[in-house]
Amino acid sequence: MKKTDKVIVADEGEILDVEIEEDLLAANRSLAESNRKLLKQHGIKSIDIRGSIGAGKTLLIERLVEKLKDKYNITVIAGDVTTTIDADRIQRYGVNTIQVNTGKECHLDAMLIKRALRKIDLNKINLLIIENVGNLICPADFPLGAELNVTVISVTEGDSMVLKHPMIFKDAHVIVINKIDLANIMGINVEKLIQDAETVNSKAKIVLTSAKTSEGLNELINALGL
Ligand SMILES: Nc1nc2c(ncn2[C@@H]2O[C@H](COP(=O)(O)OP(=O)(O)OP(=O)(O)O)[C@@H](O)[C@H]2O)c(=O)[nH]1
Ligand SMILES: [Mg+2]
Repeated sequence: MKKTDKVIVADEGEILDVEIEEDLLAANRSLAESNRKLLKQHGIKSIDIRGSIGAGKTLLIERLVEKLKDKYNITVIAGDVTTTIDADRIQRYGVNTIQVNTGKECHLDAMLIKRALRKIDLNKINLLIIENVGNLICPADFPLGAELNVTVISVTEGDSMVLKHPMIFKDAHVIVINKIDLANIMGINVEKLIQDAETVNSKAKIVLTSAKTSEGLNELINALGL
């Protein structure tokens, strides 16, 4: 295929004031570090689940808590721009949930997690699952202090998702390709998605799942060390 030769690349500072942005990111990193220490001190395993809108983050969390709620004392922090829809869905399984609404921001940040952690009795839980706001761009810049980063995409988003959004895959410990039950219907080359994920991040564990049928759920639990 002939490649497009007219490409405009935004210069740094053209979109945002660089100094302000760097201060903000540095402040977030420092808060994330203190969240990380706090969670570690309390022996709490923590997972930040990032991924595209509608990729199946909440349904995967529902499946995980259903399976793990007798083994772990779980709290789920659900991040969204508005509404408590995701927290309400997860709460039905009898686990403690906290909804964090970002207003208009496209990601959670370490300060919001710090505030949420104040609402949790950290001596009573041993697993914290965070669902980040659905998108593959903003959360990459804002670590929250979780022990494991998970990035979820689904086959319904097409087979270029990894290459188009490499940053959110680079720091992932586990990459989930979800809605595998729809791969044939969508005509998606799952092998290509796997190869792209391996190219962008050779260290991450890659798991294929269907949150709908629970296929791959045990593999995901293993990959997360749970
Ligand atoms: N067929 C199929 N549908 C799925 C699967 N996982 C999720 N879905 C459906 O996809 C839709 C979106 O799933 P959610 O779990 O809400 O996705 P999400 O990533 O949490 O979405 P946001 O929080 O809005 O970003 C729902 O209708 C789910 O039932 C899957 O593995 N297979
Ligand atoms: Mg969700």
